[in-house]
Amino acid sequence: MSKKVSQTLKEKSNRAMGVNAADAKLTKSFMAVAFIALLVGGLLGLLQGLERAGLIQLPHWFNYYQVLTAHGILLVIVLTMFFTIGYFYSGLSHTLGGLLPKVRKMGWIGFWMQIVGLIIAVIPVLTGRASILYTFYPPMAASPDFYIGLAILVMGVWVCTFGAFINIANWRKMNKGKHLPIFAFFAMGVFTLMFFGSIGVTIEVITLIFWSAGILPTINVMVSRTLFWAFGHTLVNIWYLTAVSAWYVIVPKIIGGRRFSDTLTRVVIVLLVITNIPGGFHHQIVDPGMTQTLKFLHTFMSLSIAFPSLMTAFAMFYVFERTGRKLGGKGLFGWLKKLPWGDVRFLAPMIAMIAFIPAGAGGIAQTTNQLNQVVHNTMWVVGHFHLTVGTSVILTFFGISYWLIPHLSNRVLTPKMNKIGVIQTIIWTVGMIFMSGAMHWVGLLGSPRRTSYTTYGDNATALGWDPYLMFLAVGGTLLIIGVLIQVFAVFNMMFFAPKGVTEFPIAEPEDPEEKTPMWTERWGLWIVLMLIVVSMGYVIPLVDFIVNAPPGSPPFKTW
Ligand code: HEM
Ligand SMILES: [Cu+2]
Repeated sequence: MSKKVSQTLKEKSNRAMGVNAADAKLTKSFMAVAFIALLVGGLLGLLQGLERAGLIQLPHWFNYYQVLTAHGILLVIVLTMFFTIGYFYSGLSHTLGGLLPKVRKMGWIGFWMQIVGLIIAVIPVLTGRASILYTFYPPMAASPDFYIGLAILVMGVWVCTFGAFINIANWRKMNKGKHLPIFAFFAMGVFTLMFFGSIGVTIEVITLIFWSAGILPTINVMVSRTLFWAFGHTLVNIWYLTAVSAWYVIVPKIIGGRRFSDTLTRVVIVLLVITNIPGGFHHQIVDPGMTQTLKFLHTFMSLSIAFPSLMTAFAMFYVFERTGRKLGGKGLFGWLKKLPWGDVRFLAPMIAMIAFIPAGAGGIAQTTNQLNQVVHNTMWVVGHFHLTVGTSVILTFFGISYWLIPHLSNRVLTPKMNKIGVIQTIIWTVGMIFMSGAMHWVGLLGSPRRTSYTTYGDNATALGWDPYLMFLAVGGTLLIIGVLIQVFAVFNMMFFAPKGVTEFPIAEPEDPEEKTPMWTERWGLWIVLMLIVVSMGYVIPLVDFIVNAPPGSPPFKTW
């Protein structure tokens, strides 16, 4: 009894301090896994970078493709997924008055299912039975346990998405007629994409289990690739929307400003959710079997995402300029100097946003049929996603960690740790300029992606790539220093930083009088619209692939 009382007292005081201890523990667990994935994935990345530059040779029992598979899975699936779920769960807890006990339990069940799935999937990768890269394209086949692990991982993600939906639905029931707090609105968008975007790939993965186990003799390769990219492309936008949530909601508060129009922010979220999924064919522009019209439709949908992105760019610089001028910035660019460049919580996401300018431009180039022919499957593409996910998204996540981790641990960001963060951000930026720059360039010169070091029998063109690959290795080395600092910072802030209160920074809307129209809250309608748009993009090609199927493929082991 007395234990219970003291427990609730503790809970109350924690809530007054802005953090619910039980919810914080859940998010901290997600964060710990995310940053361990960064550490291991980063070390593997360095090995790849050194191998590609011809500086080291990986042994046959731990070869390039094995390492590359693990690097991809750890960084673009584990790191991003765990970070995203942990971050939004903490935000739901913070803005909706704590997670429901049921939802917290679902969070833990989802967490452990993901861990178990991950372990089951990673073992075959480490033992050389699944060197099929994170895209796991058939006809390359891993041993069945790899796909079983992936399936459990996705189910774990679903449990977390349902938890979020339940918490949000409960809040809406208790707060009829009110707008969902903006952070929870972002969470709703992200979890919607996460759930609907992963249904297709789950069907694919389950089919692959039977195929790799020999129960299904052949597989329809085009259907698999299409289901994969309906997910893969959505995953990209899940990261993007997560980063955008911090740009719209958190960054303005950190610089002492207010956030951009509430209505437009919500419209951007809804637009991204509705238009996102059927853009997947821009990853399959050179694939056979679908008509020009369909590819064009997907290109159109891909480019339509550029529209909310440009709105975001406008909104952010508007907020920066207004805040800078309010702080006394004069002249055309004086306001820029007034921004808190020395604050890692601003600097990291700011560089992330700036990186998105070339990153987004590269994406528009890639989604264009003719230009795609030039860069498809070259190192250019690798350069592109180290700028998008490896910089725009990850630097935003890093920036978030410098307030979220202290907030969750009831600790503070010390000036010293802030400085370490600023140094980390600069190292990451310089490292990525070298690495991603070299990747883009050497890709234009024809160097293929997903290929371990070779001179193709001392072919002159291939030898010409060497100097660029050297820059790649230099960048990779800087990046690993960045990884080590970042992981140190996260665990230091989690366990050792001085005790104190750190707020969860959520900016007020710029115009408190603004009446956001209630139709923005019609999530049922947005989901129906999304499903219509998804069907528009996928029903015809999938039916066509299945009805007019070419001969299926048996599994192949290419390594
Ligand atoms: C220490 C930092 C990093 C280094 C040195 C590094 C290096 C590399 C290299 C050399 C490749 C292989 C290129 C190829 O042969 O195709 C690669 C692939 C990749 N990297 Fe990184 N990377 C780093 C960080 C990251 C981060 C932070 C992310 C994402 C969050 C990321 C995501 C990926 C992905 C998705 C691939 C493609 C895997 C595939 O093609 O299957 N990397 N990286
Ligand atoms: Cu895409």
